[in-house]
Amino acid sequence: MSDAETLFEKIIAGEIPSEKVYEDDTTYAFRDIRPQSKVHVLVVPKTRYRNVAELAAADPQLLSDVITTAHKVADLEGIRESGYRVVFNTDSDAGQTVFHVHAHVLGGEQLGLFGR
Ligand code: DGP
Repeated sequence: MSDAETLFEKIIAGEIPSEKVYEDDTTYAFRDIRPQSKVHVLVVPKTRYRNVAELAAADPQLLSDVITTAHKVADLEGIRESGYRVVFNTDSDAGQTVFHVHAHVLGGEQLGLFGR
């Protein structure tokens, strides 16, 4: 992992504004600036890991916190019953652009089978 701060550290610190959906001691959830569905929220751990594989290896409890927050977001957004998708883009072929692991929570409408 490079030491360079990513955009998401600045968002967590409040140095870049974001539309917060949920926050607790270990995770932060906010609306994606380029929504790909009616509901599109990003969930990040407050501690930075490059991607979900690094997070899973280093801190499984924190990965569990991220997933739990993703499902809380679904409740808060009223999409728990209708269904939603949780996606971790991982490195370049998946189109990961911010190298601070984040779960995309997508829903609020019928989603295509794959893609964003
Ligand atoms: P990924 O491609 O999986 O690395 O997703 C990064 C997401 O981050 C992408 O869907 C757009 C979103 N994003 C990029 N810059 C900002 C920003 O400044 N604010 C917010 N809220 N989202 C951002």
